Amino acid sequence: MTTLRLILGDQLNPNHRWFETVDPDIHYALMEVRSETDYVLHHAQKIIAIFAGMRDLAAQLKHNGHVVHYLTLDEPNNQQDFAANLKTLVKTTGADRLQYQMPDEWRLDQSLQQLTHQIDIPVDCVDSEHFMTARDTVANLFKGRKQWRMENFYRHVRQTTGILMDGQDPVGGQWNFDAENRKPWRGQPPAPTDRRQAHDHSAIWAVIESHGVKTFGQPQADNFRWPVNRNEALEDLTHFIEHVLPSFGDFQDAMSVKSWRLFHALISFALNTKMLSPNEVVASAERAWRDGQAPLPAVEGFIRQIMGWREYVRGIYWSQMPGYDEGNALDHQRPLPQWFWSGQTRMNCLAHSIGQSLEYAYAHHIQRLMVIGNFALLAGLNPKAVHHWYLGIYIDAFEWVELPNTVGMSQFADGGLLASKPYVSSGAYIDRMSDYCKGCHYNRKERTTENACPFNALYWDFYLRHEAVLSKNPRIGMAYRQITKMPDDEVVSIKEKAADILENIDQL
Ligand code: FAD
Ligand code: DLZ
Ligand code: SF4
Repeated sequence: MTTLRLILGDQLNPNHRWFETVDPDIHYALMEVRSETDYVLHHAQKIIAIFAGMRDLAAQLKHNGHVVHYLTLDEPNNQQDFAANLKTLVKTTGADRLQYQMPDEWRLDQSLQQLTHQIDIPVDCVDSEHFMTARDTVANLFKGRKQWRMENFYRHVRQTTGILMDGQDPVGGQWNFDAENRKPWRGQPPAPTDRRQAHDHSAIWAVIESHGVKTFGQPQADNFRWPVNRNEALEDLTHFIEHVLPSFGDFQDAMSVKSWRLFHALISFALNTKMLSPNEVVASAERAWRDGQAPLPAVEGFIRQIMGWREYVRGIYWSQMPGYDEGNALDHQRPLPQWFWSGQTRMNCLAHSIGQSLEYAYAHHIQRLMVIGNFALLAGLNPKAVHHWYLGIYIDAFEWVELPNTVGMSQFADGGLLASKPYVSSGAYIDRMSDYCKGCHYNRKERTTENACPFNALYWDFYLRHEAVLSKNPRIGMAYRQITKMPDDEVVSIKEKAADILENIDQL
């Protein structure tokens, strides 16, 4: 009896139950395939990091005595597709059972389920043993309810797990410390240095390039430092918890030209590829607070991102697929401006946020939401094109987490299922939370003059354009009250300025 087990590129957890016993009749398969490199235009570092992580896990498993079949991209027998390669491997290994871990993406979930009809041996799916909640926890919790809100889900998970709880009550007497987590950063405390291990992946990159895989972004920005295995990921996590977490809360929403990561954890790639488990990350943050090493607002804010948002968006994804990627509630059709691919714009906030994304395959949450996503929504960029851009560019981008964040939270394209109102702002918010505006070609205080910050006219024009849909939303009342007070000629100037900006969007 031989069993063939498939391991996907985001299933790099060496502690999975599968690997507890070594058995010569169990064969593991990992494969670098064009169907995965090419489903969207990827940042070079994302493909390199996944291949490096897969190769590392394969080497660990072999070292521990497991039988491993690893197909590199340039292997002559590689048919560049999971199903085709699996059919061949079933024959060559003589496998009489095929197993895979539950995939996180709807597309792969479907195609692996279909294997049952294509392969003449039993195929079964096992748990990936990663998430804190089930695919359908969110849908079950909100069944029959009009409003789905992350905060209610988050409280439910805290109550059921006992994390950050004092009996039935939240520790510190409060569920959420967000109000204390909104400070701009003026240089103190100093931003942490990047202590992550550097890697030379030129050999992997050479294979990707010679195979003609199309990519964008820099392949090896100032030393490639994404972790390739669990040990490295654990070192990064420990460093974050000990040295960075205490300031995470205060500066969670801050942005600066002086630091591309500020006090963020840089663990999303390790989490999403399952090198780290959310349980252990949450437990280590809670321990830091209980040991007096980090303040509660920082720890609660951090845990909420992982146990709240991360689990919640996964539940939204599984409740809305297929079709969630088709959402376009505001009927936005504009293509992406050219500078989304180069970072070359005179808008300093966007030049920095996109520039660092091209350099490191990373931007932190507020850059993704309140700079890039904010501009995309105000400018009416097509949500599917925006979704593909986000899915390609970020090191941590896998559809189950990227799609709800982009289409739901950032672009309001699901009509308000995920976000109760659109996340938009004028230049004033960006100025308050960053130092971007000081070095900018545009003037953040101006609205309609030649050099006015484009966010300002676009912000009011967005509300004017979508008045029929948005003015009914009670959470946006304030904006419409301000519009009613605007003189008519100001409204006309805003519309003209916004039209001019959009007409010349590639030259901003
Ligand atoms: P930190 O800020 O240090 O947060 C710690 C962890 O919390 C993260 O590693 C992540 O696992 C989790 N987390 C934080 N915010 C979210 C969130 N909104 N949704 C889910 N998990 C969250 N995150 C991804 O992992 N993959 C994506 O493809 C992705 N796409 C995004 C697209 C848009 C438009 C937006 C607005 C956000 C997106 N996020 C995505 C969420 C968030 O920006 C990243 O998780 C975070 O920037 C990762 O960096 P970090 O590890 O330094 O996070
Ligand atoms: C993202 C990605 C890429 C670029 N390449 C591969 C690959 O060659 N082989 C593989 O097994 N996985 C890859 N992945 C990750 C998969 O796309 C991932 O498993 C799905 O996105 C499911 O979340
Ligand atoms: Fe961005 Fe406007 Fe500030 Fe320039 S002035 S950095 S465009 S918000």
